[in-house]
Amino acid sequence: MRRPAELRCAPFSWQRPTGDAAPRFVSEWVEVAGEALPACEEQVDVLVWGVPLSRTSISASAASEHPMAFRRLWRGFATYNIDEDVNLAGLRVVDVGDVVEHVTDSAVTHEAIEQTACFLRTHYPEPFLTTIGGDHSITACVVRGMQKAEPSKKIGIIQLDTHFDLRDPAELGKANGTPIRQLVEEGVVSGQHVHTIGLHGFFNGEPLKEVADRHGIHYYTMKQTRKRGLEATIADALAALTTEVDSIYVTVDMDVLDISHAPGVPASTPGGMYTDELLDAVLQLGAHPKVAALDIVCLDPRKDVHDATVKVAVHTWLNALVGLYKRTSGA
Ligand SMILES: [Mn+2]
Repeated sequence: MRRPAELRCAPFSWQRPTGDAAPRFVSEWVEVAGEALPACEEQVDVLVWGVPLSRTSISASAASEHPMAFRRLWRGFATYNIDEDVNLAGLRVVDVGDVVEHVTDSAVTHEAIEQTACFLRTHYPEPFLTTIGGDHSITACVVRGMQKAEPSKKIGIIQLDTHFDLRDPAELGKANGTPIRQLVEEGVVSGQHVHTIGLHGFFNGEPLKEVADRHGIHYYTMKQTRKRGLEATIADALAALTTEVDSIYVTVDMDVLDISHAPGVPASTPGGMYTDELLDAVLQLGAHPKVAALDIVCLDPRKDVHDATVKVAVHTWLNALVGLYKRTSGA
């Protein structure tokens, strides 16, 4: 399969083992697609692609450098997870590259993201689609592209975020504070099929709660979540969506994390989710049969300290894949 012009090869790849040697590290395990993408009929379990856009972030951000930083840390992770006794090497993962970013025109980049998401979902409907951002504006484009590829299918969203992301596109344009509002107001996703987990503190204006209520968006504050239990809260969201939608899109805004856990996130705040909670959450989500896609956004590696936050992002992605492994292996 030829790659579309909007999707270039990953700018960098690790050395993979030769012959029959089994991969030991994530860096040896992920296949990096060259000019040719996998044939549609090939068995692929997971696609990963980078969306290096952060000009649309409200806070100054170099999240555009995250896909690259994310790949660089693969060397530090084994494919084996001792907590779950799972070796991810049994899954086939292909890195299909990065969306081409326009230097100045974010609308052109947004269009390229949407078209590429549509291309990937059209030609590879089965693999778990994982998107490495970039800022949160990209989520609206990816979901739109997926919806275009499979127009008869209803998509639901589970969003882990400190913010509603319901700010007004009329005010901010297609920025990282508006993706959920865009999707709901365009009718791409019904408000009732959005579940936002992790809101807290003083970081959402009152009018945004009114927008959420008007659209029937489900939301759970961090306090409510801890009181009920994160696992039970996610189980509730999954149970509500599973009867109402065909597939579930999980979006992880790394600003959901407490500021002490995420130095590399421009908009992180006190009172947020802890790393181990996020890792458990994505494992649970990845194991659900309707969860079809995941993105990780709003992480600025230039603000990071000792790669702490990028390591959390890689760990988040891998934990979702452990969930996927358990789903496909019936473990
Ligand atoms: Mn967000």
